[in-house]
Amino acid sequence: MKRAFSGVQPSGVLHLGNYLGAIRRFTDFQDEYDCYFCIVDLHAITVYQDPKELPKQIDDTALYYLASGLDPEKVTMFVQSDVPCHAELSWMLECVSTFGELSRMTQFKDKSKGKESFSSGLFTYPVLMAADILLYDADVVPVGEDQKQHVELCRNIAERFNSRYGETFKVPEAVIPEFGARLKSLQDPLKKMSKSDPNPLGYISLSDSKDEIANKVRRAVTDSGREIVYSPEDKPAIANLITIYSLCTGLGFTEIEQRFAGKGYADFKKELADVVIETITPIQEKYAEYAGSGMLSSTLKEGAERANQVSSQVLKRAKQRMGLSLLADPTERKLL
Ligand code: AQP
Repeated sequence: MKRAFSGVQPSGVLHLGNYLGAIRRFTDFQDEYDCYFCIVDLHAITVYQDPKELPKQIDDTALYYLASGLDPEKVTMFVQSDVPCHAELSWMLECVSTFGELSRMTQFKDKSKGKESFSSGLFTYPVLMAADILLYDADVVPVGEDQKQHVELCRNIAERFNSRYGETFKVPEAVIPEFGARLKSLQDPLKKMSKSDPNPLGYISLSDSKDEIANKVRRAVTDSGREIVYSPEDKPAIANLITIYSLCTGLGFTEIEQRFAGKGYADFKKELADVVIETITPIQEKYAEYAGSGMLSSTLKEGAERANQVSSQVLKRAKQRMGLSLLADPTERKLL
């Protein structure tokens, strides 16, 4: 079986972009791939996280994985900081990546822009992501478009390591959907929908109530004119809303345009709110069931054990190739 790896940061409540652009698609892989889906808490701490809130955010992310249909019998679901190989390989890969290539990462530029100070972890974030992927010999990495550049960097690092030290890592490929790979903010269609957006009107969170969803959709910015047509260049705000409608209903853009021909933005937004609510409500119901079931900690513990077994073999291989000491064999480590 080929392998798939992906991760989500527990940096806040997940939004519709995380779900439609990534997590919902994870379920498409679980029958045909050996899947490793991680909750990347070490990535989340590249910006400050309140230590009292982070454990809840980690559990929440895992519960949304389950509520979205990921089956722990089929996929290995685990928390990154429970598997020490990630941080270790990350350091080794930092030593084969360059300051110049990390400086070119657009996510780093966006997140550090205008800040006087930011963590060095924010800068080396993509190297940790490369370690995450390479530790599982992943063939594919299902992600949204914002992560494409990071997967490209991961491929470059893997190829460089292989040519310098001998064949060690599988070189993975990003799998990015044709539509919905970058849902935009409801308040600024030129910015991506993001959970760290200070304006909550910009994103629909998976925990929003029906009223909150209806309100956010009603207040979403629109473009000039009144036609519901998919034209990302001329009408970026409406194109974003049509994309959301399409992903929630499965209808194509032309069908949506025909459905709303002669109608205005208010009618469209009302129906859009309904279809988003229909998409999110079943996830919220499943979330509540899983939260009450008490199965989360055993799922994450079993996941960490499996992840540890696989990743420690790959870490050992990489340490051998680099000539590092193997007195403390990573494959012999035990979890608490
Ligand atoms: N707006 C988006 N549209 C489609 N996909 C998206 N993803 C993120 N935003 C969108 C995809 O969701 C997965 C998990 O993302 P992440 O948790 O690693 O965080 P991120 O990419 O940095 O995005 P966020 O949610 O905006 O988090 P913050 O604000 O904390 O940075 C990834 O596959 C991502 O592509």
